[in-house]
Amino acid sequence: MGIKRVSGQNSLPQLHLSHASGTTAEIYLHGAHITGWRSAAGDELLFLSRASLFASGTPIRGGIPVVFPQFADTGPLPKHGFARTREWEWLQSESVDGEVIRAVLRLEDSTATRAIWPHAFRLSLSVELSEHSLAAELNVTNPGAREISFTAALHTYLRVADVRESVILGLEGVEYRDKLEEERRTQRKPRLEIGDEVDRVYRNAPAELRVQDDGSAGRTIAVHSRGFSDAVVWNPWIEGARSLPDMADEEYLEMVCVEAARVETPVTVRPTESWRGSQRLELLSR
Ligand code: TA6
Repeated sequence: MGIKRVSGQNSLPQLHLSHASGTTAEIYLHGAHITGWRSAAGDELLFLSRASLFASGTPIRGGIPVVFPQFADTGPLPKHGFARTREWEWLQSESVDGEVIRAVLRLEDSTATRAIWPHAFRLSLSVELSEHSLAAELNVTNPGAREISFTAALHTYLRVADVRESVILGLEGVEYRDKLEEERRTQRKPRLEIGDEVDRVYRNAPAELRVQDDGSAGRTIAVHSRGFSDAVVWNPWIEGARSLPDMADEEYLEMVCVEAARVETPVTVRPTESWRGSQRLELLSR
């Protein structure tokens, strides 16, 4: 039980969290990227592509990428910003008690970040592993003298046995922007089934969604979010997966992204102030 710093793929530094109940989690300092979350029964609950590159300067495909300070390609920065491709620092201040194992990682502005985003910032990602859940909280502090404005997300890839047998619950009545058709619509059906490419930003989504994976004997994961007002649902489907060099062609069947996001209205943080957003994944059954 505790946290160990180990050497991960391509020798990138990784934190290995283990809880007394038998659950584990893995976090790369590269991107503060959570790449694994295993239940006490030994089931991996996050998707991680076997084609992922694990190379400096390149995002990892799967797990929970931290998107900051720009979601997708909505601005001039690299897609999904730079937090996911930078090396974070592990603060040794994690507290370990009987209930929760916590690791805190930090990223601050540097010459390299200021060259593309001319702002001071301090990010921390606090990751908490407990018996039935994995939580990540992103905290953004503005230590500078000018206001900062950004979009952000925890771009969570959940592992499913077969996405065609999975449903997302909780989005009925929520308005979304369909990024494939560039149209605004409202989710009518209570059950969002995925049988094709999907890329949607649900605005002002409920604080709890559920992903029911009927293909794996009824596993259900609740996705609780705070501070992140939106929820993004993404699956590239076969053509999309083929176009991604770091994802195997058939892997789209094994994943669905349900992301706690702040996309539609950017966050503004005044000097010396902070913003935080969190997502807690809770294993409800199996
Ligand atoms: O969050 C959904 C999305 O913005 C999709 O449009 C898709 O491009 C995905 O993120 C993955 O982006 P990436 O840069 O990691 O390939």
